[in-house]
Amino acid sequence: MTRSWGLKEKLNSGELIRILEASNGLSGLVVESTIVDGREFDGMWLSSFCDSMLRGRLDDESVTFEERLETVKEIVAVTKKPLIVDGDSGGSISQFSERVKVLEKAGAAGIIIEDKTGAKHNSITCDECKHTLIDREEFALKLRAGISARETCDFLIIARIESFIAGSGIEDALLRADKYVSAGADAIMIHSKKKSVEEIKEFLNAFRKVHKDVPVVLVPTSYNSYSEEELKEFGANVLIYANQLLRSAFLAMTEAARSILINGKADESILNMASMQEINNLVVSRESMTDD
Ligand code: SPV
Ligand code: MG
Repeated sequence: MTRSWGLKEKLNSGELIRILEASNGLSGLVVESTIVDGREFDGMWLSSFCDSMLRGRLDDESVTFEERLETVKEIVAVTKKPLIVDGDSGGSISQFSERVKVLEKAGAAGIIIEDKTGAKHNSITCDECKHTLIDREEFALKLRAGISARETCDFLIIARIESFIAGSGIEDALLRADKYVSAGADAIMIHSKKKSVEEIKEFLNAFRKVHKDVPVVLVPTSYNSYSEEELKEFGANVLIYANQLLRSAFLAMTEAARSILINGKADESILNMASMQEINNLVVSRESMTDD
């Protein structure tokens, strides 16, 4: 539970928080050990997309909460940075309360739940899918239930607004934001699958007129050409790089598999792979830190 220590303070300090996907123990170690010119990630995101894809399954909530929890435990066991969990819809109101308790005990730093209902589809990959939004009052009740279930307010409960994904527009997004902030959400996340940041900017402009200090989380997967400075300038407090490690690994894996078949040996693909030693060294360095 001490893992989330500092994240809330940082959220309220105005500093930009940078979170990167970690989908298993090893990618958690990669997130933690990557430091460039003094810059590092503040925490990890366990993505439902990545957690599902890594199991060869769709991101449609068919990966159960119990399975998600296994991944949480796997990551928490070998890392120290705060882990924010993708809670999908959060389940029913009573399920959400229970999930908050279980995740907090398991050492997660927080959860993001999204205001969708019915058959779940990933927000970005399925253009033709119909995304149905849950009634905002009902979602606010779910948030309230989770908030009262947590043991400490260090465990972050973040409300994700899917109005743009569902095609419901900015008025709906702003009404939802107000409701979720009043329900006590620690932050809101506004999602968009547009290449341009315009709808996010428009939302942030309007939201900031009313809620100057409520932290806002963005996931710049589609609008990935905007710099962290620009997104901060628009009003973002937290950026989640939600899936870039898995997507990079997938491309490298596919290319290595093809190269082995094409060449009848693995030598040609060696330049694009880490050695076994490099991977082992990362795990050894983690283990030696634990021994200290
Ligand atoms: C995830 O990473 O699973 C998310 C973000 O929920 S998105 O894939 O963009 O819906
Ligand atoms: Mg997800």
